[in-house]
Amino acid sequence: MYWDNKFESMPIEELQKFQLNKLQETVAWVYDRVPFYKKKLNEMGLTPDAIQCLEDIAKLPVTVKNDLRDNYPFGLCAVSMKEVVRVHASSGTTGKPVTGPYTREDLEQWTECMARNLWAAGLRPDDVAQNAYGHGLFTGGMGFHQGIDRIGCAVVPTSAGLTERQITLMQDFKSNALLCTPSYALTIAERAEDMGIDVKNLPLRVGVFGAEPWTHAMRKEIETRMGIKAMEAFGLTELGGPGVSFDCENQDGLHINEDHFLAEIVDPETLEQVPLGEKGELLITSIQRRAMPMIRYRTKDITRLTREPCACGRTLIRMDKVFGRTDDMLIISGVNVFPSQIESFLLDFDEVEPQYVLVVRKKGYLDHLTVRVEAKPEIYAAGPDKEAEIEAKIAKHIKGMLGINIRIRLVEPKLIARSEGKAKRIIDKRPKG
Ligand code: DLL
Repeated sequence: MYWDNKFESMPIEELQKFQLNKLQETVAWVYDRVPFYKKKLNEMGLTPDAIQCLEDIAKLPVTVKNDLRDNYPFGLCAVSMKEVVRVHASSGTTGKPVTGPYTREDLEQWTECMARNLWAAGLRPDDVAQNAYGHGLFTGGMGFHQGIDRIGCAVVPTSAGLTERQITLMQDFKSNALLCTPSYALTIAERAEDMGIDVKNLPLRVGVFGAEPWTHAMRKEIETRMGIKAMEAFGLTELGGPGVSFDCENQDGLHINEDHFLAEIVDPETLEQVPLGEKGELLITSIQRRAMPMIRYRTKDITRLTREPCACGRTLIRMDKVFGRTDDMLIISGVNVFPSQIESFLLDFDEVEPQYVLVVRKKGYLDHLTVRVEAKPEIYAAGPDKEAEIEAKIAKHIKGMLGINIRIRLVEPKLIARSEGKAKRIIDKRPKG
């Protein structure tokens, strides 16, 4: 029924026993092998036997991206390079990249996590899966490749880019699954329309999208535009890439591969755990990885967890669709605003395309936000008065919903750069430092 019946539907008490065992093993593993962790635990007066139950995880120190940067490239590695068989990395926008080394066993487990993800999305051996995630250092390409291969579908490793060729191959090879970022899926849909091809008439049935925040509204937009089911993948380089969590056919939150990843939600200010069901920052501890396990890694992603039973029958805890990243949060007139909120408001309007960027400036002490969004061709053709009317309409809607004034600027169709990977949604014009 599931890819891995044993772990995906394991009774919770049994799962928690398994988790405790793996957590204890992992803490001992890093304590013995990574000076960084040993020092941190010693400073807090802890040794691995401090972990007697799952709740004891809260005693452990958190790990942040800067810890990885300070120990670049392999200072947090718990094995020798002899045991490392692959290294991925994420470029990030500032500083050194973050590295993700894998042992042979880590790769095997990653493959299994990805197979769970793709199986839950409905991929089966007779499918043709076009993998348009970037191939290379980015974990998306290889991670999905391994999962598709494990299920036994025909994989078409197009990587990202060359959009017209993607569409031609989709037609010629009769691809029925597309794997890429949600923003690239939109780019593909749009280019196909320009080429006079209706994606809805192609064999494409399902997409597995991730690597960037996207709203439910964006999911709907992609589903109707492409005539497919848009499923999801979540993960990060530091935790081995995609395969941390995935949605099932109910599309009602992402099941975390809990036998591999322990999830906590904390208040990003105090780092205290919040009650189950409340929103906060996601911390993840990888409990089966061996090359570079992460202890209470601060993902900066905002979500919440639920143990409510899922209609699919999986017992794996669910996280909400990621709401945004703590570092993308804007404070406009004292109100916390996430790009995802703006996205879902914009998608309420038929007069604009789902192509937008947020431009943030500083005015005095306050952040000031302008949203540039593409007008639909007929609105743009109707002229400036029509545009001004729509701008005012959207601004009024946002004011009604968030209570803040945001400047909306309709721009010419096709003006905003199209994404082939992670879309750049924020242009930050605030002075640095
Ligand atoms: O983006 C891994 C990945 C590849 C996930 C392909 C899914 C599909 P990084 O480049 O290290 O790794 O970026 C990790 O991307 O902390 C989130 O902020 C964001 N992210 C990843 N998946 C999702 C998602 C890959 N489904 C960062 N929804 C994470 C929202 C996501 N944000």
